[in-house]
Amino acid sequence: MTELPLSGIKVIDFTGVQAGPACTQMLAWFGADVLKVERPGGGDVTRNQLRDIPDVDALYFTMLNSNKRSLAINTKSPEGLEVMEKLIRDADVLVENFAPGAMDRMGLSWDKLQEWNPRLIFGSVKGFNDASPWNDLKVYENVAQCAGGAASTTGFWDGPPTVSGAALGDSNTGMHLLIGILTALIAREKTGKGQKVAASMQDSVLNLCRVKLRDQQRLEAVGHLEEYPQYPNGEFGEAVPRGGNAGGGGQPGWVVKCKGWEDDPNAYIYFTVQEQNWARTAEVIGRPEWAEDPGYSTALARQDKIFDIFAEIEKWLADKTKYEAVDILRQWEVPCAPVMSMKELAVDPALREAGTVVEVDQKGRGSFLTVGSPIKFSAFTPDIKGAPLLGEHTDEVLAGLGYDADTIAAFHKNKIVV
Ligand code: CAO
Repeated sequence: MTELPLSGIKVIDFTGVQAGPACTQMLAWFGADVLKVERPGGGDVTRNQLRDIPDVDALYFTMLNSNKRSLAINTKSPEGLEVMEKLIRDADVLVENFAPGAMDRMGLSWDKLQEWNPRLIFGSVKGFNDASPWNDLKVYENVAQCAGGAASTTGFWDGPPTVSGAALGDSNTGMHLLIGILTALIAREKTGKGQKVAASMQDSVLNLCRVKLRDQQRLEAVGHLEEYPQYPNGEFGEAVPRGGNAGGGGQPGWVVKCKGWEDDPNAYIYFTVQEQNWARTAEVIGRPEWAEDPGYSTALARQDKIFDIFAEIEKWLADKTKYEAVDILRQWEVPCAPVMSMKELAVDPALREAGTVVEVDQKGRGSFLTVGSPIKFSAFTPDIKGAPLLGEHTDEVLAGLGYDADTIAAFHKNKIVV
């Protein structure tokens, strides 16, 4: 087997829920030895949350912890802390996403970690960065989406702030942390020193809302945002409004109905009116005269009638399914895609072939579906395996650290490990 890029990198995965596990799971896919350190008893809370099969680790856990090993140990006991010290002295990376202050309370402050291992890279996720007045808060996904600008800019103008189904606060922050950790690993090759890498959920959400901060400055300079549905007839306030399904760049677009929308909530496509493709767009929707008509031929001329144009497109779509529509529109180079349901994505043959949706065998469960690596490499293909049972590797890890069988038995007896 090809040696994986991160093989030999030892990661202590002191994470839970989604933000931290998403980061360390990807490190594991790319070859790192990722050891998940969990609380005896229940372990990562996601093992138990939203279970679909009684007494079997939930999909929430298995989909975020594949390719890892598990050590279940009470790190608040003196023995547990000693085990952590041994692990940390020998590790390359430690990742955590506990509530603010939890690491310090456990005796695992950044100062202590550096003292034990100056080469250690310490990855940390928190809801807010250190400078924030809210840096003491516990944070979950939607809290971060609200704090980072995603909610105020998502949804329709006559509805409340809306969160996205995409994990902009959780997995997205994990991916930001991953980039930071890999950068720190390269830096360590040059300096020989580790460093702390921190990613906050608010910052990571805001990074993905970059174009909305662009819009805020444009709004303040010009008083309106020409690509938002509020223009030219609606009103703009002081802050970037919710723009419904409007395109975020310079090309107007909208989610438009296709055949069957009355019964199927996902019988829609996204249709983009690309400036440089206007003549062909007009032709394919059956309004070729709009190509030369000065009332339609420029983006500026179309601005005040863009919703009439989308209504016309919906008339053209009325007898076409979303797939038929895309098959026609692709020949006319219209940027578009069907609105895909999770049911459709789960069985999509191309996503299976690409390894983006993979079937994985899991102890105690059988096979389940997960999202494989969205990053494709020419030199290797990540092999997605099952997730560890709670404490599945406890004894082997302790033995590897030099503990003899009697001591390990005593750890079990005293519930330091379970
Ligand atoms: N042995 C003994 N104790 C352990 C342990 C172990 N192996 N692992 C964890 N603990 C302890 C912690 O030390 C902590 O103890 P104290 O509160 O006494 O210091 C306690 O378990 C709970 O830690 P926690 O951080 O998991 O607390 P929580 O469940 O109340 O909060 C969360 C969860 C996610 C809100 C919080 O961790 C948080 O805000 N994290 C930062 C942001 C983040 O990553 N959010 C989640 C994103 S994914 O939705």
